[in-house]
Amino acid sequence: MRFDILTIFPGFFDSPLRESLLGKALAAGHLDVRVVDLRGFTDDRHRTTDDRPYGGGEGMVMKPGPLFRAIEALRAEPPPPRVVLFTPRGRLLDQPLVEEMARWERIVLVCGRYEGVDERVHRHAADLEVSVGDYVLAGGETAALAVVEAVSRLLPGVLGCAASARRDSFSDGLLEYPQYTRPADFRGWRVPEVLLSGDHERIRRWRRECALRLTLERRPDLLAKADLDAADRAFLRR
Ligand code: 6GU
Repeated sequence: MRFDILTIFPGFFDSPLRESLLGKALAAGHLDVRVVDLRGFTDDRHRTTDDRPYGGGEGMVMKPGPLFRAIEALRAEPPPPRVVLFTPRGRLLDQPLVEEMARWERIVLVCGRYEGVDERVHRHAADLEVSVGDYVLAGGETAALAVVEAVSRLLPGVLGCAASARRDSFSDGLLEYPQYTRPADFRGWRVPEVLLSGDHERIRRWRRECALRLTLERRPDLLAKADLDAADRAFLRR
């Protein structure tokens, strides 16, 4: 899996790509992340990437020239990539989209700035527009990191335990059940007895019911799409 991140802030990605799970996965060669400086595709002495909006108004707009040249240069390298443009008007990122992206061999992530990217880039250079939520970021860089991290943890070898990627929150469309570790009594708050029982069937059922209850209370919108069996539906009807 290869990511090319196109940005005017290449330094933004230095620490995130060195630290933690992502850093280990890169060092181990499970994925390849290349950060590409958009300014390398400018054509003026000041390396200008934005300009004033036609029609007037606040803020600056990213010029089409550098973005088209950079994207064309990246498309010319094999294997052919999908080109994702980050924008608040894009398709909302969710786990099904992350799972689909994890099957793509190569992704170019284009970090736009919030004020805007020339519409011709949206229309004629990107394959897909993605948003990471209904709030406003200054630019697509944080969104790009979210995608790289969410996709990477699904790749073979990236997580210590492949099962934990499949089993966790959202893989079945439900919120995750509560987790506890030692001590069994922390400041008088005890770990639920069932988890100390050693009865794996009871534990499995308790966890499933917690996940169902949490999802019903906090994210009822997720239940419609969740992967539920007859026992789950019976529990929710109680
Ligand atoms: Cl992809 N970009 C910006 N600038 N803001 C966002 C976003 C993207 N997704 C949510 N908010």
